Amino acid sequence: MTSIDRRFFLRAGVAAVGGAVLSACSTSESTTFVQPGGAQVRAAEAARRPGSVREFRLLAHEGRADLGGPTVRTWLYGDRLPGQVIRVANGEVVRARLVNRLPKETTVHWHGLALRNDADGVPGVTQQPVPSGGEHLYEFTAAHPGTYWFHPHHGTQLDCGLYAPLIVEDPAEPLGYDEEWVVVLDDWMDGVTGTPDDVLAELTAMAGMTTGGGGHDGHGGMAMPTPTPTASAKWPHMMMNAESDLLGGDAGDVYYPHFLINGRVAAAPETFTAKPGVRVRIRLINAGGDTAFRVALGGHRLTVTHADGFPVEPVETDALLLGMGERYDVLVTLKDGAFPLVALAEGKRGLARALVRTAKSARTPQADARPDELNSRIVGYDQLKPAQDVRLPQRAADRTITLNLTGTMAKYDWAINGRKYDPKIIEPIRSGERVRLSFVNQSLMWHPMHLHGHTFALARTGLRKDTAIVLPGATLDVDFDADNPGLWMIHCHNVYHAEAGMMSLLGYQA
Ligand SMILES: [Cu+2]
Repeated sequence: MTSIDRRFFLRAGVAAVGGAVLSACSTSESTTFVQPGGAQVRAAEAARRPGSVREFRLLAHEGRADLGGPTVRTWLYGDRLPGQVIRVANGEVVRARLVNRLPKETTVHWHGLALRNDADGVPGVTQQPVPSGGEHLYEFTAAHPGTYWFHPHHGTQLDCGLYAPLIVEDPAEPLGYDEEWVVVLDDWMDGVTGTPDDVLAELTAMAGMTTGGGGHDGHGGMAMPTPTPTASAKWPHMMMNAESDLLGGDAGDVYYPHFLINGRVAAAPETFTAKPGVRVRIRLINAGGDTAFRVALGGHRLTVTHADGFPVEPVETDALLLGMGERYDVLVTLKDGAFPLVALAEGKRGLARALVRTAKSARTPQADARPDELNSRIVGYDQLKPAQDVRLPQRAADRTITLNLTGTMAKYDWAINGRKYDPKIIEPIRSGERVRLSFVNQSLMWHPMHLHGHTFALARTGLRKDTAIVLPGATLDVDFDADNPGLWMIHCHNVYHAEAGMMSLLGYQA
């Protein structure tokens, strides 16, 4: 079933665009890579000591979703938005049968998990895409407890309603809490202003009409029609003037008419009810396509306990910033009243919200209420330290791979090392190595960079993550131990940047 049952040949520096330093693929010898379904992958899976098997059925289909007022035609997992959470215990085996009733082929990617390579869901690399009307069985051991999620890894499908949480519970959970809520953030346009493919087509077409290498704002020669973030009649999907200090400038490319928490618009929010004094664990997931969210709970401070599923030394904050694909777990002890849980679309106009109610009689907060906490302390990567038991041991890198993040909004030529994604080009690593990835952002936009199959450590603090924001002009070094053989993607989790070409592959040498 795999197309990788053959030798891959590295191509030497094929392209260097705009003076970008090409350093990733500097060898030209031929290399043989571990196959996604090969013996080494099976051995790595056996070493996870697979526990009992849990069966799930995942029906991907076209359906209607009620966003709490607007009702849209979209693509969904099952009959709800987000899709039904998959919840297993650490060490259990997820056996999920994808039934594809979409009009197009698809795959499922299990975001953040160190899973067996052939279950990773990358079309043309770890599996063939599942055709319309087809089925595919994903089976993998959930090796680390934490907050994860799943979505298609095919075209722009992630920006429809195809996403759901995957929670891996720790049977020896060290945290004490009374309740647990999963809060999924999303930016929404599908079935309202167009489809994700319309958006990509517009961004690409617009690039064809502009010249030059991108202006200071990253929007190249485009006129700026208004000072507030908005779209225009001519380019209904393109976001103009989305600016954020936290994101180092340009906040996003895409205009969304709605922002959602758990599938609901702000005017019709989900309400979480509990008693005052109750301690809640909130699992935050950003499932957006092109929007970072700044999250706060009015009247409360949050204690951050996990980043991307992995524990941190607990630290208090008023708000958190989540790029696409990022997750945080927080603990909060609820006060008496009714409080807005707000996710501000960072740098864009609009917000998503839920309500937290511990008193029946308390007045409901205004729909557009923006709690002060949003503009107070916002803990970032530098204030987060990994819990002692998940800190990577000190070790020098055996190999450093430089990934220049390149491209401009004007040309919409997002790429890595100036080269558009090519599944035949694979950067070799070896089992057992400590690998450093050096993300050098040469562009004028931020990029949430995601590595499949591993949880890296930020070089500066050791914070364990699988998706990390790289600000414009900045370099972010991350380290990981090559302990999960296979072919793995590194890509920007902005779905439009990824589709434009900001993706590449790492491969374990056979
Ligand atoms: Cu990007």
